[in-house]
Amino acid sequence: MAVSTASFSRADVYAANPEKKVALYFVVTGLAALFVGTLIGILQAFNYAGINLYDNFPFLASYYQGLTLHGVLNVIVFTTFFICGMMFYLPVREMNARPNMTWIWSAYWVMFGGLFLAGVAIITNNATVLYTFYPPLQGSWGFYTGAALIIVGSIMVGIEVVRLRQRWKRDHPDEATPIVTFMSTATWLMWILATFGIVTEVVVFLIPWSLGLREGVDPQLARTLFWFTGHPIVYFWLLPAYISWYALVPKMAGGTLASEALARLAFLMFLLFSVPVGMHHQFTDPGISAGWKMVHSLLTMFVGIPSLLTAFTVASSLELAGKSRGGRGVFGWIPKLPWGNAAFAAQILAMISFMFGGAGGIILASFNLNVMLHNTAWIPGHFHITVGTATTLTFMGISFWLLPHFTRKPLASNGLALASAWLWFVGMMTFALGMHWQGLLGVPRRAQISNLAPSLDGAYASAALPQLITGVSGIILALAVVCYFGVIFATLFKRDRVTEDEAPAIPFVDRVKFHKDSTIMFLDRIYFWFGIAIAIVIVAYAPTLVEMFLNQVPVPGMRMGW
Ligand code: HAS
Ligand code: CU
Repeated sequence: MAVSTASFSRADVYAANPEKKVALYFVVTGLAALFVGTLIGILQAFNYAGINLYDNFPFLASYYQGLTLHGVLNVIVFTTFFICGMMFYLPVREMNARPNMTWIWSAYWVMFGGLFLAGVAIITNNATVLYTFYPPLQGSWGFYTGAALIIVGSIMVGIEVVRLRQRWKRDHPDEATPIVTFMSTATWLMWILATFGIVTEVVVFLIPWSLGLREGVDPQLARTLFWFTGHPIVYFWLLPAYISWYALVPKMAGGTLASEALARLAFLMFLLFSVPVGMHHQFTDPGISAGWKMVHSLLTMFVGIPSLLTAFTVASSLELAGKSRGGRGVFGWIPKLPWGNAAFAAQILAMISFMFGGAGGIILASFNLNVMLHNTAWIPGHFHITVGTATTLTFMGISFWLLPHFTRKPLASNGLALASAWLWFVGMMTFALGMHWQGLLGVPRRAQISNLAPSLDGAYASAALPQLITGVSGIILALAVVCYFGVIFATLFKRDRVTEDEAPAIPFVDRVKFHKDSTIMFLDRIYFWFGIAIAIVIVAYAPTLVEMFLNQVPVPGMRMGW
């Protein structure tokens, strides 16, 4: 369809839907963080190829400052800002609701202020504490305050979506919450519950400690509070991608969602089991009993189930779509899918890589396998094909239609967008191969192996081949970054816009109407399920946390100032 490009004023574009503008601000701020974070990531890949490029960047005081920037910008800033844009805008448009725009803009500026504070702290080398900021390593008060503001701003967005859904339910008592709104509400409630850990750690302990108001902090208690949030945050990153895989991608493929009931069940299971599993990051921590670690390991296996349900439902939705496009036989439907559409292809590639990333998660959740792999390069291998692809590659795919939808500026080049998706996929899968392999050979994570003391030379000689593979992935990912941000910047800086009708619409799957007595209405009683989730978390965490609170061993802080 030839589109007429004309120069509409910016005011025209956002007049009818002011929520577009604030969502655009969230998404673009997130992508700006991803841009800087991924560029520094390339240095990381070369480090794990044994090549030290850090010395060529004098503005980076150390490998660890670069790693802190890479981690914080990618997994805290990019994800949280993008999700606040997407998981606010989509439910609002599905409910045709009128949000409190003052509240939402306040949330944006609270988060932006937090980003500024934390960013200044890291860039001035006053918070080289990595994205997990484990004490006794200490950062400046600005870093902790900035991190807290980003979390608080996201909670503000979540509260607004929950409030709007509550109002929608009041106006439609006999109807099930529309699917995207249901999934978004379940995700926001899970996130609000999950943030209890990190907000307590930062506000009660780390900010006073960094201001000198507290002598010391108990590292074991701080780590446990961090991982209270630290695992569910991965579902805060993953579930928005699942919302797109369930409720948008099937429509992009020309089909619909194979089973809305299974999709709703999966999200309720995430609401129930995302939080009480964090101790699977602490299997080697001395201060936690083996019994509670086992409970968290079992609950982690539970939280793998909704992902397996997702694999089944998404694959069948895609198969139905592929067959409706003429695909035949067991696999004949796959080539029939719209692989030429960058927004679609990026998300399928994300799914395929997550099959491996998710399987790796199940391995890590196995207590005895974990102790062999913990703190090795295997871990970054795992999370670059989970948050690095399931989330990031999906969000890149979404941006290919969402930015043109917001701005009414057509995507600058579908071809380059498609190239960026494939390069990102191949790059990340290659990186994951190299890092999983290095991990199995005992190469540690978070180590500047490209700058080892001479006495350690040859320490990882057996890892020469996987190190080469990791270096090649760095080159492929650098090309992916150039292609992706080339398309994004070219699109955003375009002058002309198309009309509202010519801009991409939101590809919502067809809405299913349920009878008011159907089981779906029982699943829709989301506060009842939220209450059960809180109860499970109390059982899984209270005994350990109460004991840690009562027996704290505060340790003074130490700074990495070099
Ligand atoms: Fe993980 C460490 C366990 C999922 C991210 N994980 C991490 C860290 C990060 C991270 C960042 O048990 C490092 C933290 C740090 O710095 O220390 N993880 C799991 C488990 C899952 C899991 C059991 N992780 C994720 C997701 C992440 C993520 C999602 C980000 C988005 N993880 C661990 C453990 C550790 C850990 C331990 C600690 C390691 C240590 O010792 O430090 C599960 O949720 C995985 C379930 C998923 C599956 C796969 C289902 C497949 C799907 C795709 C299907 C696609 C289809 C398409 C069918 C079982 C849904 C087909 C269509 C075609 C056309 C082909
Ligand atoms: Cu985890």
